Parts: sequence; structure tokens; C-alpha cells
Amino acid sequence: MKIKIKDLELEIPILNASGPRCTTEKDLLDLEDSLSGAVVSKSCTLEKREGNKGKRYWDCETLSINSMGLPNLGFEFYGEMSKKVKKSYIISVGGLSLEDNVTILNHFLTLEKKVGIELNLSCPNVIGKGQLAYDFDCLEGYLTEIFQRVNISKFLAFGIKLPPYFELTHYVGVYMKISKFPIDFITCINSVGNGLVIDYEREKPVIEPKNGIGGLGGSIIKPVGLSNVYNFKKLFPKMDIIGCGGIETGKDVFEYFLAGASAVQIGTQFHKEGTGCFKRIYEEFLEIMKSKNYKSLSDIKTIP
Ligand code: RRO
Repeated sequence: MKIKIKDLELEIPILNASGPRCTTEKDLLDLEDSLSGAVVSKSCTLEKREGNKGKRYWDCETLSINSMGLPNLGFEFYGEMSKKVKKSYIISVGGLSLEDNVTILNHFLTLEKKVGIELNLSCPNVIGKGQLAYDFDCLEGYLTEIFQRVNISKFLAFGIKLPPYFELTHYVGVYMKISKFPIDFITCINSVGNGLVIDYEREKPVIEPKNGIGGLGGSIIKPVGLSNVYNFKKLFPKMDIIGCGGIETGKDVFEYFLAGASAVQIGTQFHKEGTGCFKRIYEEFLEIMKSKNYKSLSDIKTIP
């Protein structure tokens, strides 16, 4: 069940989310060998980063919380990996400044193998930095600079990763800022930022950095992911939306398609289950398609 977003071909519309298990060479090659429709990298920065210190990920059945702090091996490593990743490769770019992102993106244009880009505008966990996608005053100027200084159309596809929004006025605000740019896809949602999970027995937060504050994932965030996909699809009917947030089963994937997604990404469940999750979830999804007698993704009609 192939799909294409601009020139980016996905063997199946189910991919890994940038974040878990996509930082090291082994991680990326394991994804290469999995059924994931593409290999999506961890968000990269100019310099290698260790990330935040102490216990920085925790999960339970319905919920994950992380404050990783953008640990990654530096952008050059993720560029080099394009030689080893044979299937479609989407590099997540999470530079700490506009200048860094311009440098990183221009470097990725020099790679022999063409790549897709997901520009992360929504990391909630870098100490001392807010999420750009919540800063409506800066967003438009930021994208203007990126599009002026990088030949974005040369990427297989160029997308942005957004945080969850909760107000209709926010969706319209984002729409006003980004609709003028030729963006090929929107990935939503990143983790629900600045949550707090406390262990009452230990009388402490379950993670250590930033006094326990971190980004939430897992099945509890699925309704937020669905509504973000739905609302952005309404505003951008022609835009490919990659849905992310709380997907554990084929049924969840089907729900994201009903909300308007063209493809989905798996974060927390991939962290828990490993690369086998793509095959399992895809097979569950195909079963649902079969039970409804649907032959292709176009048979799934977005809810009104
Ligand atoms: O590394 C992280 O702490 C992180 C990132 Br860059 C992100 O985009 N989302 C998230 O939940 N954690």
C-alpha cells in the first residue's frame, strides 16, 4: 500500500516517529530492515549532544513522559547515514538556531542520495528554549528565512513537525503563518509538552530533568492527535498530514485516516515494542480494510 508525498515514496503509510530508537547507526539500520514505510531519524543539531541528564524517559500502559533534551550524534552523522539507508529516508532537523538549521539543511542538499526533511518546530525539552511553533510572532519570519536561504524544493519532500494546539484560534493562527510557504507535509502532533507525572510512593516526579516536566505520549494523547490532524486537514485540504500520537493498533491507524491523515508515525509504542510494531500494526490495519471491503486508502473517506 504505497503512498507518495511529493517525491517521497513510502512503501507503507506507517512510519516511525522521530524520537525513540532512531539515533544510532544500529537504530537506523534496524528501521531499514523493518516494515516501517521510511526511516525517520532523531532530530539532529549542528553539534553532537548528550541530552538531559538523569532518568529522562518513563512509561506505563497508557502514557509516556520524556525529557530527552535532543540527544543526537550531530547532523553530519545523519547525512552520512543516507549512504546506508536504502529506503526513503526522512531526516528530522532540530537545530538550536535559525543559522544552525540553514547550515544543516544546505548540507543535506549536497548529499548524493536525496532525502526528505521534517523540520522539528516543536521540541518541548531543550532547557532554556521554548517551542518555536507556539511563538506565532517568530514563526513566519523563521520560515521566510529558511525558504529564502535553502532551496527547499530540492528535497524529496519538506515537512514541519508541529506541537498540539488546543484552540481553534491557534489553528487559524498557524494557518495564517505557514500557508504562504510551499510545505509538502505537516506532521502532528509532537508530544504534549510540559506535562508532569508524579510517583506518590516515592514522592517524586518519574523523570529527573526540568523538575520532572516533560513531553507526554502514549494512548492518552490520541484524541489530541486526531483533532490536530482533523483541524489541519480542514484548513489545508491539499496538504499531506502525517498523524502521530498514541497509535498502538491498526484500529488507531484507521482512525487517523478517518481524521484526514495520509500516513502515520509511531512513537511510544515503537519505543516499547521495537521494530516488530510496524508489521503487527500494518497487518491489523489491513484486516480492518478487508473487513470493510476497502481496497485502497482512497476508499477511506475523511469524516466531515
Ligand atoms: O529530545 C527530546 O527531548 C524530544 C524532542 Br527533540 C521532541 O521533538 N519531542 C520530544 O518529546 N522530545
